[in-house]
Order: sequence, then C-alpha cells, then structure tokens
Amino acid sequence: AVALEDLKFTLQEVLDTFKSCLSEHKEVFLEHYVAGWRGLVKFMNCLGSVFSFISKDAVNKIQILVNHLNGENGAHYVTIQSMVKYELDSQLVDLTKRGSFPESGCRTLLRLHRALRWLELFLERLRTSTEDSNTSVMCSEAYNESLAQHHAWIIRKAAGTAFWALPGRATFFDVMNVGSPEQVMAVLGDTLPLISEVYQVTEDLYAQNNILELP
Ligand code: 1Q0
Repeated sequence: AVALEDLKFTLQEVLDTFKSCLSEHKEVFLEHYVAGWRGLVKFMNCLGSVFSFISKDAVNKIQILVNHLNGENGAHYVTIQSMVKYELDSQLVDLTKRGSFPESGCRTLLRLHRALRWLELFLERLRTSTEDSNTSVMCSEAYNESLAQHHAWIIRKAAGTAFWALPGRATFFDVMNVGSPEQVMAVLGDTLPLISEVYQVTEDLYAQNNILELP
C-alpha cells in the first residue's frame, strides 16, 4: 500500500535533496542526486499522463543508477566523481559509439545532467515570471536552449506537444505545495543557486574528462 505522505509532494523537499548532494569538497553524492530526480518525477506525475513518456525514461535512468549503487561495485558509485574515475579507468564506458556499455553510469547520468540544465532554466523563468506568464512557453524556451539540442526530431516533436498540456502557473504553484506565490518565489530563489552549482560541478567534471558527448 502506498502511504498518503508519499503522494504528498513539496517542492521544498525536492530542492532540499539537491542541497544535500554536494559534499564539502564539492563532490556530488549519487544517492542524493538520484533522490532529487525521484522527487521531480513524482512532481511530473502530478501534472498528468501526457508526461508519462518523459517520466518513464527518467525512471528508467534513475533505476540504472540505483542498480549501480546497489551492485557489487557500489562503493565506486558513491559520488559522481568516483563513478567517472572508476568507469573510465576500468573501460566500462562507450566513448564514441554505442556498444558494450549501453547502461554505463557515465552516459546514463549525462542524460539526467542535461535535463538538470533544462530544470535550471525553467525554474529561473518561473522565478522571474509574472501572473500572466505562460508555463508552456517558459518550458519550451528552456527546453530549446538545453535538452532539445541533444534530442532527435521525433522526441523534440513529442516533447513540444506535451508542453502545451502543461497546467497554468497558478496550478503549478499549487502542486508545488509550498504556500503562497511569494513563498514559492522565495524557495526558488534559495535553491536555484544550489541546483546551478550541482550542474556546474558535474559539467566541469565531464568536460575535464572529455565525456560530454557520450553516445
Ligand atoms: C514539467 C514538464 C516536464 C518537461 C521535462 C522536459 C524534458 C523533456 C524530455 C522529453 C524526452 C523524454 C523521452 C526520452 C528521451 C530520451 O531519448 C533521452 C535520451 O536518452 P537515451 O537513452 O535515448 O540517449 N532522455 C533524456 O533526455 C532524459 C530526459 C529526462 C527528463 C526528466 C524530466 C524530469 C522532469 C521533472 C519535472 C520537474 C518539473 C519542475 C517543476 C519544479 C518542481 C521542483
């Protein structure tokens, strides 16, 4: 049975999870990163079934990472930094074309990482929006500036169609469940810098290792 509390979602909790991602040495804990994504998916599921093709893919990728974490080599997957080092050193990553390692932690996390950039751009728009701002427009602008560049035409088409089904700003804020629009804005203002930091740390790590374009 699913407990009621599990269904109740608050934006604050999800954003707090991203807060706990970073260690004092700026390493990213995979467990918390994945938990953050779980929360986001829960939120997306509240928005309606048109988004289920998106949440299915996200859930699938989350599960791949959880399996690595719980697997016999789980100790190497504690942080994104240790994961990258381990998988590259042990040649567990397809670097140029898909082959033996379609479920490497590195390529799987890269997909979520790119989506995190979308989230950052979208939440930034939401934070600076006004009552008459259109969520579908904000969402597609954020998408076109980020994830879309990594997606085939058919996916872009499907995503674009789904965006038109997004609820309006007021509903969005209700579902977030943090209180008044002013409180939503405050929470966004507090946590966006943390999401940006997690994004940037990961981006730099991937750039240094030359793995930003993994197939
Ligand atoms: C609220 C609306 C959500 C819109 C999310 C935008 C993302 C659109 C992505 C559409 C494509 C999904 C279908 C699968 C694509 C895969 O081909 C692709 C590449 O993977 P692969 O294995 O084929 O190389 N996968 C991805 O790019 C990963 C996409 C993950 C998207 C996860 C989105 C999770 C969204 C959460 C909603 C949060 C709403 C934020 C509001 C504030 C709440 C804190």
